[in-house]
Amino acid sequence: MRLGLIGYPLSHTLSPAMHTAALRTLGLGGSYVALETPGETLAQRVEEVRREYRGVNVTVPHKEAVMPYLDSLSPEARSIGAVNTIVNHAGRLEGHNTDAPGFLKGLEEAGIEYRGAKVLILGAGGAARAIAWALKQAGAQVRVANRTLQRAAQLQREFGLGEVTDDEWVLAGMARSSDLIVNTTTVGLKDPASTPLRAEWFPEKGTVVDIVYDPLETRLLREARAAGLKTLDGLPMLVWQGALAFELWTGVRPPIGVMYQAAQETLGA
Ligand code: SKM
Repeated sequence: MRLGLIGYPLSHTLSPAMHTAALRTLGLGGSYVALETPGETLAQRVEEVRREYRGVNVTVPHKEAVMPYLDSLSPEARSIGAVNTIVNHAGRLEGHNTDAPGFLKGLEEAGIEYRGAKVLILGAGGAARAIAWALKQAGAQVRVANRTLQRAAQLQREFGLGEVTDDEWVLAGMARSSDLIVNTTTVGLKDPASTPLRAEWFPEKGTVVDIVYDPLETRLLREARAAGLKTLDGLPMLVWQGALAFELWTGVRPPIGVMYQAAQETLGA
C-alpha cells in the first residue's frame, strides 16, 4: 500500500513517522513518504497519485489548489473548501477533510467541552476554516479575530459565524468572554517569545488550544497554564487528522498511542 503527503516544503512534517509506525504495528506493509510538490508540478503529481498511490494527505500550500483535479469531494471538504486527504478508488480520486473532525477528536480525547461553547478563533487562514466549520457544525458560538478583517468576514459569511474583528480592544473583550480560545495563527511557531494574545485578556476559566506543535508548549500555552486555564497543544489535532485519514485509506483504525509516540519522538529528535 503506497501512501504519502503532497505539499511544499515538507522538511518538518511528522506524518511519515506517524503513518509508517502505524503501518508497521498493524503489519500492513506499504509505505508513507513525503512527496515534495512545488506548485507548478501539482497536476503531474496528482496523476502520479492516481496511477500509483492508495491515498495521500495534502498540506500547505495545496489544500485548495488540488480540488479541481479530483473526481469527487466529501460534503465536509466541499463546505470547508479544502482537502487534506485523497482516497484513490481504482483511479477515481475522492477528496476529504480530516482536519475538521481531527480537531474535535483531540478536544474530546482531552475532555474539553465544545458543544454550545463560546469560542474565539485567532486567525482566519486554512486551519481556521476547518476548525471554525467543525465547531459551528457542533453547535458552538464561533467568533474570529484576524489581522485582516476581510478574511474573517469571509468566514463569517460562509459559515454563519458570530462576531469577527481586527481590533485589539474588541479582541480583548471577546477573549475575556470565551470558554474556548483556539490559536490557528503561526505566532509562537519556533518562537518561544511571541504570543498571539496578551495574558491580561485571558478569561477567568476555560481552555486555550494552540494548534502549533513546535514547540509543544508555546508562550500562549505556558501563560494560559500559569493563569489556571486548561491547555491543549497542537499534537492531538495532527495525530487525529492522520488517524482518520489512515482509516479512510486502509479501513483499519490505527493505533493512536503508536502515532503519538512516533510524532513525539520525531519532534524530540
Ligand atoms: O492536514 C494535515 C496534513 O494531513 C499533514 C500535515 C503535516 O504532515 O504536516 C499537516 C496538516 O496540514
